[in-house]
Amino acid sequence: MFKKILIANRGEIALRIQRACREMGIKAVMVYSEADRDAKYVKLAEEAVCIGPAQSGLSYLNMPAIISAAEVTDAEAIHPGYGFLSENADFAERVERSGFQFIGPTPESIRIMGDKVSAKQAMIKAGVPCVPGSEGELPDDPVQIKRIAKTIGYPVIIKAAGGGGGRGMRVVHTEAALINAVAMTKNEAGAAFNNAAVYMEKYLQNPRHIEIQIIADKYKNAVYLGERDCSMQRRHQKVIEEAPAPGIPRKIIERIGDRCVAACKRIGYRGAGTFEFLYEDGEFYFIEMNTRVQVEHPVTEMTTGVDIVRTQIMVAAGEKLPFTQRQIQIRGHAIECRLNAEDSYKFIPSPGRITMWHPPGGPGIRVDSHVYTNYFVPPNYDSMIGKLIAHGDTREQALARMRTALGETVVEGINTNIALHRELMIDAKFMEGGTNIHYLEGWLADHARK
Ligand code: MV4
Repeated sequence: MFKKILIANRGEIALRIQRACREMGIKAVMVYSEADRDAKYVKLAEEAVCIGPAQSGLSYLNMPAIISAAEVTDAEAIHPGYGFLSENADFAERVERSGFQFIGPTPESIRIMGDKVSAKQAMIKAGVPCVPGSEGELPDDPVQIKRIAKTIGYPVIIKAAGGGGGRGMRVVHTEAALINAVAMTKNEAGAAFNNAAVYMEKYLQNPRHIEIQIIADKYKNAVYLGERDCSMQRRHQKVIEEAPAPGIPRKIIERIGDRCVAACKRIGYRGAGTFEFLYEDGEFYFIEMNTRVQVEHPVTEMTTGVDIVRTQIMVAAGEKLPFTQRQIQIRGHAIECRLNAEDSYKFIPSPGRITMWHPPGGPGIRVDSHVYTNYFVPPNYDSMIGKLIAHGDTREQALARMRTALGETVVEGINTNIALHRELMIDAKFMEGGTNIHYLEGWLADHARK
């Protein structure tokens, strides 16, 4: 096992990884920007290295600074967390070429999944169901483009191969709008991702966003850890996640989970990963794969009892997966509310000093947060200040515990979205379960009117 790991991230996930290291008897090296210098989790680490000014581009995205920090501290491995450099294949390659273990998949796997066209082709080959669409990149010939759209049937969606997470896509309803939409998407994709390739899919009008968590070792052992429902989102930012997904039969989950595991074995995937699907009318359609640990990993940890971050570190160190598929049982239900430093209804970011922080507790409550009374939320990064996770024997119990937890939570000095979460936890449609990806935006539009 590693003796020392460098954590190339900040905030709650940096603390989460540090906790896993401590539990495993591994020393943690934190890298931090000038804006995070005084954070408690930085002081708590065995060692800490400043890698640059507040701007991410000069610090958390600064590859040479991070790799030098690993060299001077003699760390053996680098955990990238989520966001920043976590899905950057060039970074993973530079980490490994500098003699460190990247805690994540191989650069090749990251590269395949980063290109959404090659990711989809790999999934089709492995027998994972995908949204009907163009076979690979769209050709230049307008006649052929129109023919493909006609075969798929309108509405269609044009997506950038280099995009993902909602960036670089356009819905097209008629043939009249098609060629211009393809040209515009190609233009934007070329500028944003340095890759003008686009592909086409049937546009699903009212899907849910269901994802399957997997973890694999270096010996082609792979296991899926159930699903998460991440449909409660606004502008491609998830707000609430839960596991299991309400109302989806276990048999259907098992079938798709087995396909994901087969795909991992086929491509020699290692580490944690997430297969993102759209789910509509009882069918799963693969859209993208994430090659990192995700913000919402705790709901899976609560329902399976598997420590995902610990397991990531174990498999990166070359250990075998410590469990088999048969040993994974789903227990109860878990819900996560992301706490953001922002206005509950206008979503205006609200950085600044937290003058009072009182986190909730009690049975089934988990709080993943790096903040505390007198913590200063820097304006330079994502507005998430932590996550509240409630676990219960049933969805109703998890919801009841979350309501109590939200009622106990005190955050003063900044605005937060706690009021929004409190309303959503008593919303009749959300309580029923199974709302789709458009539900929250519709709900917010209705609430703005009254
Ligand atoms: C789609 C879709 C409908 N049909 N693809 C948005 C994020 C990116 N990961 C894929 N996205 C979508 N792809 C087809 N063929 C609708 C979305 C989508 C969405 C997906 C998941 C979660 C939230 C979303 C919000 C708007 C659109």
